[in-house]
Amino acid sequence: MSNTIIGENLPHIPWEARPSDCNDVIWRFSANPILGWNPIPKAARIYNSAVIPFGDGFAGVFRADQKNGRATLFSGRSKDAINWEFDPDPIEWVDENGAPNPTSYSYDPRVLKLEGQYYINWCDDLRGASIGMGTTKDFKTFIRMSNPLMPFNRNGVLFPRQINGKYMLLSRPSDSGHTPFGDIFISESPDLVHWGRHKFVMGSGGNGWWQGLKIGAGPVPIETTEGWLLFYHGVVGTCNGFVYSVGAVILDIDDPSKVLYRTRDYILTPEKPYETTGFVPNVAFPCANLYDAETGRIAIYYGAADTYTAVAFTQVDELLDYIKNNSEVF
Ligand code: BMA
Repeated sequence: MSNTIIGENLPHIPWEARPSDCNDVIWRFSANPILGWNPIPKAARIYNSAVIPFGDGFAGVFRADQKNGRATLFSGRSKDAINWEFDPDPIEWVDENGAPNPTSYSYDPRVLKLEGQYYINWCDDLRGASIGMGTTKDFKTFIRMSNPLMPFNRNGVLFPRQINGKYMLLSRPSDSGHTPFGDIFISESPDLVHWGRHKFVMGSGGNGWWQGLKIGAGPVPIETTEGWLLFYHGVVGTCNGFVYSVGAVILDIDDPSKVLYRTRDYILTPEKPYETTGFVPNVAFPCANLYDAETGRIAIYYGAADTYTAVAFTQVDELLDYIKNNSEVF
C-alpha cells in the first residue's frame, strides 16, 4: 500500500518485482525489449512512444520510423500494455472541422488524459522542429491543434491538470538540428491555445557529466504528495556521439517551475545490448509512465537506441526517498 500517488488505481499495469541481484531504484523488465526491428509492415522501428490506460486496456501513440526513414505517429491498442496491435497506417490528423491537417513528420509523442479527453504532444514540423498538440477521444480520430510554441522546440509535456487555473506545458527550446544545448522551460495557458508567462525550470550541467550537454522532460508528470514527479533525459556528448540517460526531479506542486529535488546521478543509462546497439547507439529516452496509485507501482516506457521499446519499473516511495537523499539542485 502507498498513499503517495494522487491518481487512479490501475492494478492491471505491467509489473515485475525487482530482481534479487539488483540494488537500483529502477529495474528493467526481464522481457525487454517489448518491440524490436520491423514490428509492422510500414515501420522499421517503433520507439520513444506513449501509452495510457484506455477502456479496459491501454492505448498508445507510437513513434514509428517508416522505411523511408521518416518519423510518423501510429495509434495502437493493448490489453496488457506489453503486447501491442498497431493500425496499419499512420495517424491522419484532421482539423476541428474534420478536414485533413497533415504534418510532414512527427516524433517523440507524450499522451495524457485531461478533463475527459486525451491530449498528445509531439515534435512537429512548423518549418522546423516545434511542439505539436492534438486531441482524441477514441484513438481513431485525431485532431491536430495549433502549435503552442514557436520553433525550434522539442519535448513538449503537458501537466495532467490545471495548476492555479492554468494549463502548464514543459518544453525544451532547441535549434533546427541535433541540438548541442537545452534546458527545460514552462509556459502557461488559460485555454490550451494561447501560451505565455514562460519561466525557466532547470538546466543542463551540475557536477554529473551525464546531463552536462542538454536535458528534456520525459513522460507526463505524476502528481504525488511530495510534488510532481518528472522523469527526464540527460545527455552527455562523447567522442562517439550523444549518450541519453534518465534522471528524475520533484517539482513544487503549486509552482512546478520550482525544482525541489533532482537526481545527482542518472537512474538508468544505456547498458543492455538493446540500449547500446541499434540505429542510434546509447539512447534511453523515456516518453510515458503508467502508475497504480494504490500500490505505488510505476512502469516507465522508454525508447532504446532509437530502435526498441523497453519498460522499466520503480516503486514511488522508494524512488522519492532516493531522489531526496541523492539530490543536487542547480
Ligand atoms: C533526439 C530526438 C530523439 C532521439 C534522440 C537520439 O534529438 O530525435 O527522438 O531519441 O535524439 O537520437
